[in-house]
Amino acid sequence: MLIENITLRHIKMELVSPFVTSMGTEYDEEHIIVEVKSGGLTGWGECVAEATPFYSYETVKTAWHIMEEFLIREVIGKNLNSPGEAVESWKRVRGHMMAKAGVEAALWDLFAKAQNISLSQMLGGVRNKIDVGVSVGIQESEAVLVRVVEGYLAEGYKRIKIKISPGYDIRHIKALRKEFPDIMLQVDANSAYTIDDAPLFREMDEFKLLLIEQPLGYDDIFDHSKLQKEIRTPLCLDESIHSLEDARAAAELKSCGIINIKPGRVGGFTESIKIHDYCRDQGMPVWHGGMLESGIGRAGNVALASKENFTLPGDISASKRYYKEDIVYPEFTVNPDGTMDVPQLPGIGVEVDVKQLNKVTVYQKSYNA
Ligand code: OSB
Ligand code: MG
Repeated sequence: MLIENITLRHIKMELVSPFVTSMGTEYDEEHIIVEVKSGGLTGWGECVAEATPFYSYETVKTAWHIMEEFLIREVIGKNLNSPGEAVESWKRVRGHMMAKAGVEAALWDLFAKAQNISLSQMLGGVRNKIDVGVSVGIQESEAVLVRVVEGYLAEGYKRIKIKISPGYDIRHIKALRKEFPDIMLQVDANSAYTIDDAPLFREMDEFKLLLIEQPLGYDDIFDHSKLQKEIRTPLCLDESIHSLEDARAAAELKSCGIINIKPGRVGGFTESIKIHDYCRDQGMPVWHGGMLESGIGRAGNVALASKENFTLPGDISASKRYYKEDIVYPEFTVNPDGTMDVPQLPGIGVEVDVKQLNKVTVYQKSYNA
């Protein structure tokens, strides 16, 4: 397909409630929407780099720079046979996975639409409904946490993940377990601890947690393998996994029992599929993480999570859990049984609400061959 035109939009969307984690508090989410045009078709993607370099070193500004100067130049005016060909052309660019994933996602949508198949089908999805969970930020007290979780359970969510940080961990897990002894519960530390905290994680073994996500350094694989040997609960890596090679290192070192896949963190769907397939062959479950995406990124997440080895519920929640108004229609909803429907229409399977998109756009720029 001849890549005729690409438009980048810096968007800023206000969250329905502040999202508090060990990394800080987010009030709104800034991402980049990528629009690719070819032969009358339009592909959409979302780059999940945030305004701040607190989760990843990438930011909206670094991603824009990399896309504009290095990624778009490789594909604009070119005749591509697949999204993978674009990924291959970006090989010289080290890192900057989120920038790559944003452009790649728009290409996947474009190619799926050209073949008149859903993105799920193109990615090799095997389900038309996926199990979903919700990621709950740090709350002001245990009582508030219990109430917030109760609300999400009532909406149908199949599993709850709570953010933890030093001083906001054991007590809060205990309070939740007392109230909800049998729910699927997991925790995410976003690298707030060190290996010296091993005794604290040993204490967590008694709470039947599904997993403990990224307790140690954001690029660490080694100390996680030491911690995993000391506890029974499976560790799950998020921040540390940027490629198939990282996944292989983590599996061989037994640094975790489970991997969280976010296409943005690993450079896109092409790499996500490699990690998914490798983990499947190792007998290691994966689940789909989230970056507070708008409906555009969410659609891609839902499609990817329809693959067979995504056996644990993802951080893929309804549009309204994040934003008052989404930029796609129909917006994403959770079914009473805790599942979400996988769009079946061509490409991402939802329409972009351009009027709403314009409302949240801070700055935009188009690139032609
Ligand atoms: O660590 O999984 C994380 C959001 C932004 C950055 C990092 C993370 C998260 C979440 C939210 O946990 C998941 C979601 O999109 O629902
Ligand atoms: Mg995480």
